[in-house]
Amino acid sequence: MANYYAIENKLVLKIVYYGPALSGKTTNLMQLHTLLMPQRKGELMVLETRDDRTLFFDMLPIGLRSEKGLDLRLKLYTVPGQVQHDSTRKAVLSRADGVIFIADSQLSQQDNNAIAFDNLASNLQKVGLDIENLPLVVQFNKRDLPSAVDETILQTRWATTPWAPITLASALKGHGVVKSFQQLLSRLYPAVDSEFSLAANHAIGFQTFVDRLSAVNEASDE
Ligand SMILES: Nc1nc2c(ncn2[C@@H]2O[C@H](COP(=O)(O)OP(=O)(O)OP(=O)(O)O)[C@@H](O)[C@H]2O)c(=O)[nH]1
Ligand SMILES: [Mg+2]
Repeated sequence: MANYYAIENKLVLKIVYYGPALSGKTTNLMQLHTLLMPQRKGELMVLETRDDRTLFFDMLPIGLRSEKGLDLRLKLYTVPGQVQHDSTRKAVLSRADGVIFIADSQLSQQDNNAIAFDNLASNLQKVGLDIENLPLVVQFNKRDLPSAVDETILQTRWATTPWAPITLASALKGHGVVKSFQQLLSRLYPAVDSEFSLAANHAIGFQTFVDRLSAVNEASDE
């Protein structure tokens, strides 16, 4: 549920990185912060951590200004994955415009992925969002680990949920982080365009939206 501020001609969108504890949500945001062009991104806020576990949330702002003057801002949040922080997860999820679910590829973590995905579905319902209509991408992270579940098994398992396409990543190495974000942007664009006429009123076409928001720093390309 994007917020438009007419006086400033500013549109703010919220993207939430959701998933089980230690799946790599904070690492995704830190890598995006490193990889994206400096002029596209603001400062990364990493709030309240203990032993590297998120206690509240992290936030990375990314933006672009269109030639017609629209100030388009994306705010990327992570939730705390630990089970006990459910009320914080629900609060962060409220009014989200898109979700990137970070699953842990390790075989031992498949039950935790399923529990966290159920928790996402239940919290989306509580904050009044429909999981099948919300721009959503499922990233299987930690592909670098030997115990990662085989890709064909994952593809088969997720084939029944075409509204949640999967991507593969190793956030620790910076692989697949920008691709997952672009995949989400490509699902977010039609929703925002239909509500705010990005192309017609603000001259922001699909390619501009994806390319300019996810322009990668050449020195640190994936
Ligand atoms: N091997 C490997 N480790 C990873 C990867 N991504 C993250 N990690 C490690 O996993 C641990 C947890 O990563 P975080 O990004 O803090 O996880 P989180 O999802 O934010 O965890 P919570 O804040 O507790 O929900 C850290 O030690 C990371 O370095 C990856 O792709 N491969
Ligand atoms: Mg975290």
